Amino acid sequence: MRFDVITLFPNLFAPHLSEGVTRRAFESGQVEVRLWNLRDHTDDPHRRVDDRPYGGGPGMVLLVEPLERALAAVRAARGDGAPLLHFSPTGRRIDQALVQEVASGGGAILLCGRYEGIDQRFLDRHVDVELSLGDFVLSGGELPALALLDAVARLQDGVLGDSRSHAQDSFSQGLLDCPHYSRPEALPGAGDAGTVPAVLMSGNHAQIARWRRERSLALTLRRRPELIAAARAAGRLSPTDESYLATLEQ
Ligand code: 9D3
Repeated sequence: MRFDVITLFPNLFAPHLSEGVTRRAFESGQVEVRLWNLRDHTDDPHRRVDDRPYGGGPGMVLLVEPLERALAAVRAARGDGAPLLHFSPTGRRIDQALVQEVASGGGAILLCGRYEGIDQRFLDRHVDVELSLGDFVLSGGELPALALLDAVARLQDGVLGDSRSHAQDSFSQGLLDCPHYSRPEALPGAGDAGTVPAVLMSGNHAQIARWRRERSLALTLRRRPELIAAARAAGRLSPTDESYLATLEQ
């Protein structure tokens, strides 16, 4: 799978492609990432890639000309019809369903905006999907692009040591994850709040699974009630889940 990233800040990417569990996916080319500096694709003697917006107002707008030259170079190098994804605060929020869709394809061209945005005519002519990381303001699309690349890379075969980790992902199940504990069993002087829940020490796997499911359900209901509604609508809540939720809702 191949991703071509058009950006003014290609140097932001390298450290994220050479560390952590996703490193092997990137270094082996299982997830190939090629970086294209927009500034290398301008005809302008001053290598300008932006200018002031018609109609006035703050900030600068990325120009159609260098964007179209960069995109043509990427398309020629790829030789396929890969979708062009543009990261923008007005895009559709990235979620795990989108990540899975991207991970199951042959890759994409990722366009990272900077400044106030991109000339609308380029977007209208070339962009397939606009994606946002969420409702907060960043200074550009590079971190959202890296977030998508990371989320796609960790879904590749062999990236997570234990293949069960996928199936148990928070969100792949549609619920928030339960709490986790490891050594020591008790934090000195911290009382009950510093002690691992007894059920996890019991060795009773059915009871442990039930406890984890209940913690997920309770946390999701409190923090993300819309995810409970979605899980219910999708038939992902068992009668046992519903009985437990009923004990919380009063
Ligand atoms: C007042 C208008 N601003 C929109 C909130 C203009 C603006 C601010 C910041 C336009 C672009 C940007 C840079 N942000 C991104 O390119 C971006 C982004 C983000 O800021 N938040 C969440 N997801 C994304 S994806 C790309």
